Amino acid sequence: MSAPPAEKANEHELTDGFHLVIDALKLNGVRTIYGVPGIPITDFGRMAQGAGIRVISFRHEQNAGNAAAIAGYLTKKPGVCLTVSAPGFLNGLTALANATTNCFPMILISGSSEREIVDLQQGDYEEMDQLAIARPLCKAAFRVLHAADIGIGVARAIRAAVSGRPGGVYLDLPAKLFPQAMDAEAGAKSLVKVIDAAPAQIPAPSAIKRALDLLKSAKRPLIILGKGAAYAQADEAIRAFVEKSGAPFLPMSMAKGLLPDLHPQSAGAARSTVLKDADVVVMVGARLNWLLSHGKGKTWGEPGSKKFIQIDIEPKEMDSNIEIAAPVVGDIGSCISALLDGMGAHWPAAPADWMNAVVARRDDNIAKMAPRLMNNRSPMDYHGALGRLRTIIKERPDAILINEGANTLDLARGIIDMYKPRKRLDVGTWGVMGIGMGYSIAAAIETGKPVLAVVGDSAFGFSGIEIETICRYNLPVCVVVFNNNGIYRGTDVNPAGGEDPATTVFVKDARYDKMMEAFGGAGVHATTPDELSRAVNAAMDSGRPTLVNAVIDPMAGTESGRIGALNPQSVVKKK
Ligand code: OXT
Ligand code: ADP
Ligand code: MG
Repeated sequence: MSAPPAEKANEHELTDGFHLVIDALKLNGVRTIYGVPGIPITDFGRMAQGAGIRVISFRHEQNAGNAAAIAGYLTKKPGVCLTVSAPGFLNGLTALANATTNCFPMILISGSSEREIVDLQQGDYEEMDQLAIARPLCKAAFRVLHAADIGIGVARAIRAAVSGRPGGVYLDLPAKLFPQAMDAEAGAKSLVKVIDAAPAQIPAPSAIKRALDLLKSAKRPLIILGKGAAYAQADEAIRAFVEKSGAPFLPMSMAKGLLPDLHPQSAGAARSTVLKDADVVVMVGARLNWLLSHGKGKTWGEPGSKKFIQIDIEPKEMDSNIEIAAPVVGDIGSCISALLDGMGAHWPAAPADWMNAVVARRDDNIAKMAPRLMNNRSPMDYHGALGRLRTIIKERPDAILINEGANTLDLARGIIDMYKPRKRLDVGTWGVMGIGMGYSIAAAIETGKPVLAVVGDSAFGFSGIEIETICRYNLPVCVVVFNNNGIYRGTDVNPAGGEDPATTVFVKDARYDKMMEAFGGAGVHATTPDELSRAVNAAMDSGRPTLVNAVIDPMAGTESGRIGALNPQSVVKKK
């Protein structure tokens, strides 16, 4: 038997809540915690660090929460975020809700105030009924009151986060729990090592047969890959399925690279054509939500012109927006393997005339875009700047691309080809700004790969202070701020003509690169695509924290990028 840890021996064979939470996390393979210290979890963070867990300390909980969420997505293990009570908890809650919306496994652990005082609303320090507030915003929420229940509490949180459809879990740890003592041996026995946290969910053979019968009947099949497919880490099987089907595939934004964007069957640059003209659509880990026009309307051609096969681990997802002719419920790895088995050795490839039509449309779109990507204008437009970044990712396919903004997001999604799975991380299902620096930090830490964050100047502002965190941990992150002086464009004026600036513009010609220099990183001001390219290559070569202030023509963007149609229009005519 190994000797007990020194501090426990000193405590006369006692352990306590601090140590039990740490031991429970370590027992279950948690190697990193993302958080912000303060009452009542400061000592917990110190002890966790002392016990060998990497504790990454942020400047704001939302960014720590986003880091934990994307760590969960990248690793298929719940990312852990640690916050203080009430305000810290609320700051982390947006990230927890966003993780749940995006199906990322994450656990938000928050210290909380005294239950007795909170429940009688007697005004405790940072008083808040956190469990009740978290519950509707996440997949599950638990509170642990007794040290002996910590093992079970952590196990429940882990299972809830990763099993079935992944999501966010809230774990409430009141201040009083941490110093609660118990016998060390009984404490060790109370811990639970979670076995098979996300069990395979095997699809029914009848569902597989129904799906394959439908797919075989297709004249114009299409496969849509979503971020659930990327999350599943069934990369080889998915590639084999797509290739055997011979069908064009369309990646949702975070599924780009699951199969390379330059794959012969890629239909990323023929999006409208394939959505409108396909007759059988196979959805793999993607939902028919707003990003896919809910499976109906003019995007999808004639009403009733197509049938859907949907592969998803969540049975309730089926028929959520339109009828699913062939639901396949199970985990993507098991479902795709079963489909591949069922296809056998002689599966007929999709009709060649369909693939040829898709390729013609795709190549036409790509050819039209090509000359715009080569321009060396100053100030830069989005195409000139992104054309260079596209080359950089082509030459560095292992780098992780983080992307947020409106025009900066939409144009980068189309222009920058991805070559490997889970290398593109962006605003996801909610289109949320502020994921940039949290995702960058976790991506660097979890993968050890270089990170290129391409962010609008507005988007950057939501989490920009975390460049200090990037410098403090010396992470290989290159942030490129697309600085067009504002939200969408930098040219709006106050309609009342007053002194206040328009609501969508910022300080003109701001130098975000100076912020990075303030923290000891490299700051570069880039006014041409050539300068941008040189700066980013140097940053990626050196691995030094870098921020490139990329000057973008303030006129170049459009309102809300590609989703301007979602803005409601006033019915009152302007005088
Ligand atoms: O087939 P067709 O002909 O249709 O062509 C398509 C493709 O086939 C083709 N294509 C290609 N052509 C050639 N070559 C290649 N390689 C290629 N690839 C594709 O191109 C077209 C378009 O393809 P795409 O993009 O795939 O298709 P489409 O139709 O656009 O797809 C539809 C969608 C819905 C799937 C897609 O548009 C999408 O994924 N959109 C996501 C949009 C999104 O989430 N946007 C973010 C939110 S916007 C707004 O809310 C913002 N806010 C408010 C705010 C938010 N969000 N959050 C919080 C917490 N607070 C406030 C704010 C504040 S954005 C924003 C800041 C913006 O300012 P910034 O300064 O940050 O950024 P700038 O705008 O740059 O200033
Ligand atoms: P996208 O935004 O890329 O279209 P969504 O987030 O809308 O993707 O959809 C992801 C889907 O993937 C969710 O419905 C989720 O239930 C599903 N999913 C996540 N992981 C798995 C898995 N391992 N097996 C099957 N389905 C999964
Ligand atoms: Mg902008």
